[in-house]
Amino acid sequence: EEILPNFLKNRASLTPNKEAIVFNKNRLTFQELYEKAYYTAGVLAAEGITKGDYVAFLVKNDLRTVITLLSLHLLGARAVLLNNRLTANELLYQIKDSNSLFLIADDDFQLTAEDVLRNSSSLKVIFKKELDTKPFQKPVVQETVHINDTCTIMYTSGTTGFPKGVIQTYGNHWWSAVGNVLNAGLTDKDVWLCTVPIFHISGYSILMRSLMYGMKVILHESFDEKRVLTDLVQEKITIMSVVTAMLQRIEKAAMGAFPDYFRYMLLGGGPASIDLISSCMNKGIPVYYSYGMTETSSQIVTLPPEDAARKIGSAGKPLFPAQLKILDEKGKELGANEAGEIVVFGPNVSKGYLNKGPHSVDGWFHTGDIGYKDSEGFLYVLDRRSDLIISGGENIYPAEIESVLSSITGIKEAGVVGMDDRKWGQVPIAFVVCEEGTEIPAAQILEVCKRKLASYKLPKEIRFIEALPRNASKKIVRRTLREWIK
Ligand code: S0N
Ligand code: AMP
Ligand code: MG
Ligand code: MG
Ligand code: MG
Repeated sequence: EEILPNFLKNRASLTPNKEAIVFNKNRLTFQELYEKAYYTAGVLAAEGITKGDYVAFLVKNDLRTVITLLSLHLLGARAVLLNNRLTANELLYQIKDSNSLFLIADDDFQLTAEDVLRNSSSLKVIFKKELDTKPFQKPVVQETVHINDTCTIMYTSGTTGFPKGVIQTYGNHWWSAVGNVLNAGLTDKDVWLCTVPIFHISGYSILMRSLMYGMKVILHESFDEKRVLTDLVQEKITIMSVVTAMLQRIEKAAMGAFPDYFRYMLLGGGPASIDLISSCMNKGIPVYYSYGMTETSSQIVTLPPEDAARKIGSAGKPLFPAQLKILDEKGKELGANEAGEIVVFGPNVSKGYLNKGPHSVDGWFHTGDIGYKDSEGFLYVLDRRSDLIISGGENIYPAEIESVLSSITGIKEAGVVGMDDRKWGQVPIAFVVCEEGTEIPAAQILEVCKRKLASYKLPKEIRFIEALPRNASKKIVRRTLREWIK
């Protein structure tokens, strides 16, 4: 009753000859995908990976990555998906926190991987390209999975600046895919374009939907709006997942109307402006605007195009399997049009973070985001969880940058806030207070940041001030900092 068949193996037995995935010139059917994943499972088994192991991935989007991730389903091992934009020191934290014994890495990240390895003696690194030539041993295939088995771990930062590993189970992925299809439907012609990173749930969830729906995925190594428009026609794409920064670039590049067969853009990962959604509507680009997060294993609230004009700005209603409520500070449920914390529930919602126990006693997840429901139950998201800055769909927590800044000799304290940016949505700006009588050039500060932080987290500007604005309990008043940059 709580057992599901192995997603890939089951799909390969249901529709073996259907095309599963296309990457550059390579096309694989579900049967071929299964066979390759089976082979890779055997290679990884020979390397010593067994059921329950945590295996970290530092990879880009390609066929090998998909095959290797799915081989872990066959072995019952868990993938720890690392953001490949992070620095060695950020990656090391997540590798250690998850107790990953293996790191599967792309050649592109060889230097970073070697850097990680130098500081982690028990870690075994396997470069992806070696997977074809290493020895094979018959793997023990997990024919079934329990819905509560951990499938993937994805890290998300917190207010403390220390990332937490979100546990996503097979059941979470299953129900997330079911929720999507009950909302948006499915046709036998559906083809989903994946240009979002597979290490984010925006990308990984496309792979899960493909297995469950028997649907073809067109995979791109990275986002390029010209290639998107070419493949839209050449591969008859019907659905695509985008963040705001991508949709802006597509909207700008799109000449005529989109082809009739194109069903929708699944827009998520952060706020989108009403302007963008209406220009898409005018250009005949249908958009499903959504609200979701790593902890909900992708979208949990979605606004379909039929309501888009009438409810513009709203993220929509919860998907069928999910529920949503708005709570005040004391935990009392609020009524229509009253703003409070967005709290969600459902079988797609992660039960907790790695090594941290459940996030709540009753399973309701407190997102930290602020919003309200209108009288018809449509959600409007007003403000993001505590101080979170979202730049081009990547999350930046001020605390992470602040702790790097204040670790620099000569810097007394630092405060970071997001500034509106046309390209990225928001970018981080740093306010720095130096020790009495000390002056540090901004370039020197940035050098330190570059060594420790992913490039999208680097402050776009450093402003030197006398003291940080603090309230009575000595907390930084970020509101004041935000006012200073206006
Ligand atoms: C926006 C993207 C595509 C930009 O990347 P691009 O253009 O390929 O840049 P690069 O060539 O890699 O780098 C060039 C320079 O730009 C800097 N840079 C890159 N990205 C960013 C950024 N985000 N912010 C700031 N700067 C950036 C590089 O550093 C480089 O600069 P220099 O040369 O100085 O080093 C890319 O960022 C991207 O892919 N973003 C999307 C990430 C994403 O998918 N986020 C979503 C995460 N959330 C979730 O998964 C949960 C919600 C969800 O599930 C969902 C979300 C979206 C859609 C659907 C769903 C769903 O529900 O299924
Ligand atoms: P992540 O798990 O990295 O995708 O981050 C999820 C966070 O992105 C949420 O907690 C929100 O703060 C923000 N977010 C997602 N969707 C929306 C939306 N439609 N409007 C505003 N913020 C959003
Ligand atoms: Mg690029
Ligand atoms: Mg995000
Ligand atoms: Mg210091």
